[in-house]
This record gives sequence, structure tokens and C-alpha cells, in this order.
Amino acid sequence: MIHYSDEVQNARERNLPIVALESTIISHGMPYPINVETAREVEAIVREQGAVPATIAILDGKIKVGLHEDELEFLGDPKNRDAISKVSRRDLAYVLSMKQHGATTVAATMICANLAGINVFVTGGIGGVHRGAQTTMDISADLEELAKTDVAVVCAGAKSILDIGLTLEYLETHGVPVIGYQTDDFPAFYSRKSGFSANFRVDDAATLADVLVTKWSLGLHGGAVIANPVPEAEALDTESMEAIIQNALEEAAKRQIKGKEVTPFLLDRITSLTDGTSLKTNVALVKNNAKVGARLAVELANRHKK
Ligand code: PSU
Ligand code: MN
Repeated sequence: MIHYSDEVQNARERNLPIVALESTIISHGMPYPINVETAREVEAIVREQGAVPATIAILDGKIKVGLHEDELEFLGDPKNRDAISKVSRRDLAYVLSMKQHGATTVAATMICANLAGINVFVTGGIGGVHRGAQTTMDISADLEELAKTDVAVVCAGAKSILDIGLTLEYLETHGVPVIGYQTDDFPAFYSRKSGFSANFRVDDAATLADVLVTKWSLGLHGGAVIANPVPEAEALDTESMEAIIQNALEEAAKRQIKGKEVTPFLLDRITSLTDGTSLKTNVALVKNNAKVGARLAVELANRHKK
């Protein structure tokens, strides 16, 4: 069921460092054409750092690990939006069996990366415990995946469309280390601070690799959140973002948006309400994460060779 691109297949044979990338961010997380441009640029950054990018998606009922230009374009083109479902753990078996197309979330990308033997994955932000989850029970499957699948996820923290405090509590309960990269704070996607601390601070990729190798050699299954704050120059003001997020949340409640539609709806509202400034920040932070993720993959591959 897994199909590798030539580039990724070659990297697998030669034990080169590989970095997984998700596709929900392309199909349901950013508007066209910035989504496709960003996907391409992120892949280029991974290569510049000496690793091989493996963007993951479901096409015609096959798990694709490593995508070609035209496949990235297909996933990002708004004309195809209805034909490409958002695929998380729950949806994988059905979408594959029905030979459909799917864009993989953090959870589903972790599953596919793990099947492909890839242990580093770069994205923008993880899903988490939604605000009001006490009554809606809306908790992203990303968190459960982090609890059990051995893939490190490099992100810029979590968006404050989520309840960041509860998200961190959930991760703690499930034994998922949250590591601040060159920071003591847990970042809130658009801003460098969330008001919560990371569990640990690590300042370089080699030490990140040490922690992960130690975790996995102890048989402690599951991932880790590598929280890499948005670059200072691109960070947005927390208070004005809070007002916009509040507005988006009220709109979602009014329209009774539910289930897997909630996150894409909120992301879309935030992009339009900020007139694209938030999108610029989003692009910058994903690129910044690609650098860190690729360096980490290089470190892990070096240890593998020893
Ligand atoms: N947060 C973002 N951008 C995204 C997502 C989350 O800032 O694109 C996507 C990711 O693919 C993530 C998914 O895994 O949304 C979470 O969806 P849900 O909350 O339905 O689990
Ligand atoms: Mn949800």
C-alpha cells in the first residue's frame, strides 16, 4: 500500500536522513497558491540542510511517501478540495479501501511515516484539546498519536484556537515530552509565548537526537513535541490574534461546525480575518521548522550509522 517517490526510495536504500511532511496543511490548512508554493519551499529547505523531504498523502487509495510537483499541485488546487478528504487515524482504512484521495493530518502522517521508517516529521502546528472540550469532547487525534507512535513532531506549538493548558495536561498524562527548542516557553504558533512553559529546553539538534534515541531505546513508545517558536520578526501580537480567534470561534459555534470540520473552518476564518498577515507568519514558521527538523534527521541518521 505504500508507494515511495524515487527520491525517497533512494534515500531509504542509502540510509539518508528523511523528513516527513503532512498534506492537510496543503489541502485544508492554507489557501491556494501559497499552499503549494510553501510545500515546495519547505521541501527545498529540507534538502538544503542535507535531508530528503517526504511529503505524505493518499492518492487513488495508495499511501504516497514523497510527492512529485504535479501531485503537490493536485493536492493544493481548490478545484480538487471536495475530492480530497482530510484523513486522520480514523479515516485511513476507509479512504484507502475506497481508492480515494486524502490529505493526511499530523496523526495520519505520523502513522504513515512510522510505517515508512521515518522518525522526524515537520509541520506548522499540532491539533490539541479544543476550548470548551469539557462539553464538546473535541480533542484532536494528533495527541493520541503522539502518545503511541515513535515520530518526533517539529512544530511551532499549538494555535490558541485550542486550550493550550489542557493540551499540555493531556500530553503530560500520556507521557509525551514537550521540548522547547532554544526556548523555555511553549510557543503559541503565531507568537513565541503561550503563557505556559515547555517541559524541557534543548538548544541544539544533537541533543534533541540524544533525548529521542534514549527515549526509544528504553522502549518508551510515542513521539515528542519539538516546539520551535516562530522567528521574532514574523511573530504576531498575541492580543489582536486573541480577538480574531474569539471571533472565529463564535462564528464556528453559530454555524454549528462539528467534528473534523472545526479546525479547517477556524484556520480559514483566521486567514480571512487577518487579511493574510497570519498566513505570512504561518509560512515563515513552517519554513523555520523545516530547518530544525532536517538538522534533527541528519543527527539521528548519523547515530544510526555508528
Ligand atoms: N493546525 C494548524 N494548521 C493545520 C492543522 C492544524 O495550525 O493545518 C491541521 C493539521 O493537519 C492537524 C489537523 O493535524 O489540522 C488537526 O485536525 P483536528 O483538530 O481535526 O484533529
Ligand atoms: Mn476535532
